[in-house]
Amino acid sequence: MKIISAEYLTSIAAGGGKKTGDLPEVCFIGRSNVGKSSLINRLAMQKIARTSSTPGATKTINLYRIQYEFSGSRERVIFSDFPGFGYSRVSKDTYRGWETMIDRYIGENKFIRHLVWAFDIRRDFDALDETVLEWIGLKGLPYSLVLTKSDKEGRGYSVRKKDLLSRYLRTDTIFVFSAKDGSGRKELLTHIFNQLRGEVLPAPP
Ligand SMILES: Nc1nc2c(ncn2[C@@H]2O[C@H](COP(=O)(O)OP(=O)(O)O)[C@@H](O)[C@H]2O)c(=O)[nH]1
Ligand SMILES: [Mg+2]
Repeated sequence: MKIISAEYLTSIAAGGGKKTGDLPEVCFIGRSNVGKSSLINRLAMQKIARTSSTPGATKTINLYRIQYEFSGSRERVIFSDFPGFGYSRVSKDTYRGWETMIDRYIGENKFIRHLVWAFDIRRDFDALDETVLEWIGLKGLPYSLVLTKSDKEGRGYSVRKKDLLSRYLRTDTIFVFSAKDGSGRKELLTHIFNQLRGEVLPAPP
């Protein structure tokens, strides 16, 4: 498994929907500042996505084209970096704006194959996360929960947190990840690439 190239493709602003082309697409969603852009950069092994310590900096959907080698064949995929939700105190409104934009985008782009949901490993599920979970269920797309910033906690904590969320969400597709030290990168990429080849069945409900 190898990333051959990664490049910025385009940005889509609120209200704009359909992208061109027919490459499969993987969408990276999650709260603001959770580490979505850092996750994409680490997976791609390149600083293509802009990271920021200011929550809510990304207002557009940013698309990156990744060329990779997997199981002896060369493939291409789009990674899309979504605006974060729930960063301000008016999080309900923020979420609604986010939902409208994302809902429309996903509705209009038939090549979306997978959602990668970045979730800070130190956080617990709250009402907003429940809403996101419900929304993912309605979309019927396979998803992975990526527990970000695992370098900030010990290994024991990470294992327990993964276990807990795995039982709570009744899914196996949870990955402990760190953009800082690269842990979880190979595991997550392998899962995504297998999914794109149609070799991974969605987890049972
Ligand atoms: N220690 C640590 N910091 C991280 C990690 N991922 C992201 N960050 C930091 O968290 C902040 C937000 O990251 P960013 O990728 O811009 O988050 P986004 O808003 O979800 O795209 C930045 O200051 C990053 O350097 C990680 O795995 N470990
Ligand atoms: Mg970002």
